[in-house]
Amino acid sequence: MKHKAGYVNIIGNPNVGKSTLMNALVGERLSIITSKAQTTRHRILGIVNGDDFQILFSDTPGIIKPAYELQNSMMDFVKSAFDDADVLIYMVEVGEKELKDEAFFEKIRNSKIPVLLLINKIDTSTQDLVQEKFECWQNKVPNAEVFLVSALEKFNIEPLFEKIISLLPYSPPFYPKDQLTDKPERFFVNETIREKILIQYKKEIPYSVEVVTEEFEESDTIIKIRSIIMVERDSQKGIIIGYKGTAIKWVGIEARKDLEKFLGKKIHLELYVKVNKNWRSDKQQLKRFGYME
Ligand SMILES: Nc1nc2c(ncn2[C@@H]2O[C@H](COP(=O)(O)OP(=O)(O)OP(=O)(O)O)[C@@H](O)[C@H]2O)c(=O)[nH]1
Ligand SMILES: [Mg+2]
Repeated sequence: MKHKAGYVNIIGNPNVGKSTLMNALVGERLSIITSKAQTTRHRILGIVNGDDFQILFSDTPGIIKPAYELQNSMMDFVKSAFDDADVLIYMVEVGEKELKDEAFFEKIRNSKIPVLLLINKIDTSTQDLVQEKFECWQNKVPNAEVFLVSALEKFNIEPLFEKIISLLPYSPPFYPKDQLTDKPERFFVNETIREKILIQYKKEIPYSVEVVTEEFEESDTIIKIRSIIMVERDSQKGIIIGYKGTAIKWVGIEARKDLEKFLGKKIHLELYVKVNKNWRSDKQQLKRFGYME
């Protein structure tokens, strides 16, 4: 029996459902999901293993025109996903027109490797519109095979999965067969807290936040976690804490519930807020937080 393995990298505009798709394919909640754009900031690996295959899915940040250093790093993650892909998944949603970046779009159209173009969120649309979009995208990206899916409802995911397997190159596995991702547990702690922050706070606040877990101590019965919520300016600190601490309390409770499910243990979670002036424009800080080499 010959073994297949390869990178299947998911790219597209913000908020189209890339993370929802990866989680559906992997069957775990690896990437955080919210209704806000730029939820994903990293390239996140999700590994699916079979007896004779290993698929390395990469979820990536939504494609944008970068306005500050953090967003430059986010787009570097997208670039890296073009470089090592064996199969590219280009995801759009029914209502959408163009990719936000012309150069990336040309890379997809001229791709030498197979491109699967997914029109997502078809659960929100009509049959007529979906049909129209199907033809429109097939014309725009003739080298792609188009799939109509709903990542949320897990509709048409099975045929997509079969197609991916058929396209994988023959190769031994890249990672041990029991490994699910390349990121450490602390990363998922940070991301879970950031997800709750994206849900709880408005406007610029979530985009000014970085989460760092300073303590992660596991015993037989409990994991003790201490995490710092970093904001860019003094004025944002009070907003994060909220009136009588209610806002940050909600974040802590919701993150703890999710993490108990994800890590399968009781969790004690302490949150602190600190100001780290203009961290998202500071290369030194971005390196420290794992956005740059
Ligand atoms: N109705 C519907 N909603 C979906 C579907 N897939 C994703 N969503 C919703 O779309 C929103 C964005 O989903 P994400 O998976 O976070 O999107 P993303 O492309 O990873 O977004 P970024 O990380 O910000 O680039 C969330 O509110 C999802 O619940 C779908 O098939 N149908
Ligand atoms: Mg995402």
